[in-house]
Amino acid sequence: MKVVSGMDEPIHVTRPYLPPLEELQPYLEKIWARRRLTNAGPFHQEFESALAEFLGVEHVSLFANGTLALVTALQSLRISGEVITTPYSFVATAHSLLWNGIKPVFVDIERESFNIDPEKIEASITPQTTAIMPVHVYARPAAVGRIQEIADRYGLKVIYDAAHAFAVRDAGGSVLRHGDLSILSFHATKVFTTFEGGAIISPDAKTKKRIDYLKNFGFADEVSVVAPGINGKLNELQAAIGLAQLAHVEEALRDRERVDACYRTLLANVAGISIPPLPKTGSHNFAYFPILVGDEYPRSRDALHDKLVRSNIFVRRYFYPLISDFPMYRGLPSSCPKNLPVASDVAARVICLPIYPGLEERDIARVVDLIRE
Ligand code: T4K
Repeated sequence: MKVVSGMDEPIHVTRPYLPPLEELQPYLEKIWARRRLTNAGPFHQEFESALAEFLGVEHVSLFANGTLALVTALQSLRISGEVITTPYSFVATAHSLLWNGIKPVFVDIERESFNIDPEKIEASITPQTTAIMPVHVYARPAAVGRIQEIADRYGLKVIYDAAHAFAVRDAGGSVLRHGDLSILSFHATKVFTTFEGGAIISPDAKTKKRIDYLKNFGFADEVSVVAPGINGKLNELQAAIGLAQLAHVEEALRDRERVDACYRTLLANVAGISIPPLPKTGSHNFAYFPILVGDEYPRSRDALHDKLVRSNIFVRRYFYPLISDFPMYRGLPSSCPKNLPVASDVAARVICLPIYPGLEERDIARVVDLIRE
């Protein structure tokens, strides 16, 4: 879209938080001295342990990105046939199924949480169903208890796409402990970034070991290849960035909370704009700030989106279009919009506003003024 020039500075939906450059220097010196660049080097190992401790989980396998982590998670559990998932996510969620020759079966979402509606899962289970792949959308925990109950009853695996849910906790601890596996993304647009990166959280050492083989071509040792693995490794430079970043992540999350609170105050009582409340328990990471544009708002969602973009505010319509509307999914029976009324409606109303550490109050006010105008 054409941007009007001579305007205020652009504001993007997100902006990566980076550690001070000088804090990276000692890491770079060590990498240069050791000449160990990848393949589970010392920073990789250190970062895996530090991350496990920070997240409050036991077994972390680092990956080059979240998509490879998803693809490998499915491989590691030998998932096949059909997998029940949500259409309201980034396209990588469903792509990871296609990359494994698995048929995605889309189930509608809950309006309040944006997550897969557990009450609609059972109706989509067939003899081919082997797993459920929910997403903790915008870092809001999916209905983990109810999903596990269904999985247990039907003998299904559960793999959480927790790409958004870094550092999120529920009443019992890290949200990443649920299901058979959870995957994270450390992409540039995430609350915690290694530029590109990702991880799988495993429940036990045996599962982690298998995943570690799979991300290194399937090598179990120098002369044994135990599975057709992929190259999914995170390198030493990324691990170093991760280690340096970890020292600042709490502070970055606190600053996101400030931005979230500021929007909530300034956007309260704007007719037609609804702000989904935060989860009542646990701790959130303020990764996204979704608003829903209702019928009472004087403009359509797209008109508001275009107005903001024309004003140099690059909001995003995550997650529009629904995954089920993309050409490679459109023909599936579960992609029919009649099967997905809530997801279709939410995708037509959502706008994610800019949120990132350091977003200044005057910039937040600029966004809000345009919405209120
Ligand atoms: N599952 C879920 C639920 C996910 O959300 C994602 C990724 C994945 C799986 C897969 O994980 P990865 O394989 O990516 O690790 C972005 C990201 O590329 C994608 O990682 C993310 N989800 C998705 C929600 O958003 P785009 O197409 O919106 O990115 P882009 O390049 O338009 O960036 C958005 C804004 O961020 C830009 O306007 C400016 C800012 N930005 C972006 C980059 C790349 C920066 O300031 N610096 C940067 O380096 O997809």
